Amino acid sequence: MSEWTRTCDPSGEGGSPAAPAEPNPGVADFADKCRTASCRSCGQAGLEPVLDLGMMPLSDGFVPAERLAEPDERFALDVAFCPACGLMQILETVPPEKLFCEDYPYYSSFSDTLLAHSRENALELIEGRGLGRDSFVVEVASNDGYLLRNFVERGIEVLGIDPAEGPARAARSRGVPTTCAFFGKELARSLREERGPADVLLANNVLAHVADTNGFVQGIRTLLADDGVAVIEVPYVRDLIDHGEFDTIYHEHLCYFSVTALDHLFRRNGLFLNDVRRLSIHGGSLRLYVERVERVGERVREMLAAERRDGLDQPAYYRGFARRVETFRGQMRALLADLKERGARLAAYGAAAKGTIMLNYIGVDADTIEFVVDRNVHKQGKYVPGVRIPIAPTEALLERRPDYTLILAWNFKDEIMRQQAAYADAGGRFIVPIPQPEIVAGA
Ligand code: DWN
Repeated sequence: MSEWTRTCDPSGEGGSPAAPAEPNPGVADFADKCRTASCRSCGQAGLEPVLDLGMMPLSDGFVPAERLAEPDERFALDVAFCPACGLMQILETVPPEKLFCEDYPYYSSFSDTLLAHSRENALELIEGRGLGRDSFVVEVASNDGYLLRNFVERGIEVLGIDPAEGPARAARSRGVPTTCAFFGKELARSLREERGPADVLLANNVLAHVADTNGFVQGIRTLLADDGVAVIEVPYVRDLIDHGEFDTIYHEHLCYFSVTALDHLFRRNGLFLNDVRRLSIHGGSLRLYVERVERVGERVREMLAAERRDGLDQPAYYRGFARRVETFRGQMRALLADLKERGARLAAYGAAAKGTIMLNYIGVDADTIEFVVDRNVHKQGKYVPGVRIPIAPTEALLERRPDYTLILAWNFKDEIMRQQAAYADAGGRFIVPIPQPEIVAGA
């Protein structure tokens, strides 16, 4: 088996009859596909193969009961690296209308951890930049108003932009003015003409999601005031690789950023990454402070130097990842099969996008994981795409008492285990899969 490619082997390492992702064509096709592909950021042809996750369903494509007879649309999910600008990226671009459609199910406000994290960011910006009634704050991918509401509470003029009608409607009901649209150069131009420039432009977990990466960044520059700041959060590729967070690779995430790749991207489009923070949210993220003027701070220089030292700008850093992911798959299948053989009943917590990838990649279905629980009412009653495991309210853990619960939203494991203390007190146990499969008694 080549160092970067694996195909799903349904016979696998034991475990229940799998509902595996269908394997991609062979190694040569994948390597050829990478060599003929061009980088999303710099356009350079000739990418390095990193990981082939096979044919996967759309991670947020939760299936309503009435559509169970229909097959899931699947798309190749293969990851490559650009040696010219250092960007890790997927090769397939699924049309955004398919991903962020009217019934897009992701709502940020279902996580108290994320709400607290967002509030801290907003208050720091309000105080630090002296924002007030004459300021204008724009958020791209504003979802359900989870972040902008902190500015609205202080009488600051805001505008949310989000293409998903459901979350946009929820934001408006919270008093956050929201435009339901995809952000890009054109919208940035018309907004600047109509509303003036943004003093602060927020863009959390969206830069990695857009097909026209350069156009999106040009849109940020167009809308940003000359003395404004864009505050952008993205998952950090170093955390993904170092902690084996392969399940955060899905079709919504086209790019996986290092500081090196980000620096190239912003400079190419007339912006400057002047400050950066590492965050623990979402398994490890970066908060970027980007401006129209160049005044690069020490933290950026230090992270660029550390990435050069550790080789994040070289293909070798990414090469062993596929083998580690394949080893993880064997460990998880063996653990779940062993628990099942001993008569244990298993469930999961968090109908997360990453959960779809995790369950489809390790190849377990409802014969192994009876149900998944989630607080998000828009997901309850539906089924995880591909493996078709039913999604129930979180109360089901205490009502149905599975012996073990696999935490698919492992990035919120502490919040979830605190919340489910009664289930743990009643003898329930948690399985935390990332960075290594581990059975935990509770928070
Ligand atoms: O980039 C993205 C990240 C930021 O969020 C989006 N493209 C999609 C989404 O990815 P995800 O679905 O993996 O995100 P989460 O926030 O890790 O998903 C957590 C899931 O768990 C949600 O469905 C909400 C649910 N949850 C819950 O039921 N009870 C979460 C918490 C904290 C809880 O207490």
